[in-house]
Amino acid sequence: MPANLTPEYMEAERRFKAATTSEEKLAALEEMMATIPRHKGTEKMQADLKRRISKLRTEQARKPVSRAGIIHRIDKEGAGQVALAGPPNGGKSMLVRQLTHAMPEVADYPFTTRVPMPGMMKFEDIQIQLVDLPPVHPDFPESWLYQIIRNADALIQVVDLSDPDILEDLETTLGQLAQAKVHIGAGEVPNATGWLVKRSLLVANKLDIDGASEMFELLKDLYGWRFEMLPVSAATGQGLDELRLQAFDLLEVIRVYTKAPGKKLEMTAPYILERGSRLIDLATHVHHDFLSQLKYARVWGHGKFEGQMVNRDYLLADKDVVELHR
Ligand SMILES: Nc1nc2c(ncn2[C@@H]2O[C@H](COP(=O)(O)OP(=O)(O)OP(=O)(O)O)[C@@H](O)[C@H]2O)c(=O)[nH]1
Ligand SMILES: [Mg+2]
Repeated sequence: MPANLTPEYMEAERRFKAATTSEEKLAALEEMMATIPRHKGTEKMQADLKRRISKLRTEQARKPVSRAGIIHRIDKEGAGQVALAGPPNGGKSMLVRQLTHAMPEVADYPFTTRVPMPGMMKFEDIQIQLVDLPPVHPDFPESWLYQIIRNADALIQVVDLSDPDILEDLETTLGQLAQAKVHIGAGEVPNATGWLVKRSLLVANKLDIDGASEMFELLKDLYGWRFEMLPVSAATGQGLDELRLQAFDLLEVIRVYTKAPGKKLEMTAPYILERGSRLIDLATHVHHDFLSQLKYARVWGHGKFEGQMVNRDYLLADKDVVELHR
């Protein structure tokens, strides 16, 4: 019996043949199924279509939760961006909950976090952006995770002091980072193109659990040469003030305040500049006219004469107050 296929069916079949992704294939097959004439002559074709559709649907259901094609990225905000990276269940999300107003899900099973979540952490008079991330583990192979890590200004590597597999987990994290050509801590950086060295801090979490201090000592013996380390407890808050301070230190930035000549200083939001910035860097940041017009500045700050006159090459320090003169 002739199949008497309709133009709609033929069109869908053409799209199926041209399809390159499984989503496109599935959509075309469903269209073919919807437009195929239903009679005895097409029964075998209908059964064949059904089988192919069901096979593709099963394949798609097995894909990771974050569906193919979804890319996450986090725009930087505040004085700098610090990403939290580490094995599953280490307490990254709980740390972000404690240190910021963000509310990522915390649970006692691994792979709770599937998408990145930023939060702003207050440090003295500035805000530092923390980014909670899914675990760095071979079972979470999304490339956007490593893109975020590569793009961050610094990393906090979180490990779990109550985990008997802590050393293995740490090596797994380092292995995954190495695959993404990210090097952290001291030690030799592979001599190949594309490698990035990220400033980092190892935060050893769950200090409140029995045996954690001993585990921290062991960790220090083994990795102290390579990483700056800080023991904390997200649960009790122990060490978290020190964490804020060290996170600021990781960013390698300074805060500089400006005041108008003849006016009283009002401590407003500071300018954030890279460590090593000179007076002229600040001045051009404030207004590009200063590049040609800056004559000198007066500086108030720790270890300086109050109101000391400085020139454009003056090396700025954290918390300097500067009065620019043209
Ligand atoms: N005792 C104790 N438990 C903690 C501490 N920090 C986190 N936890 C617990 O550890 C478990 C995992 O915490 P999460 O914050 O979800 O861990 P995570 O690193 O974000 O895990 P993933 O999202 O799977 O990568 C939860 O049951 C937390 O309550 C801590 O300092 N002390
Ligand atoms: Mg998490």
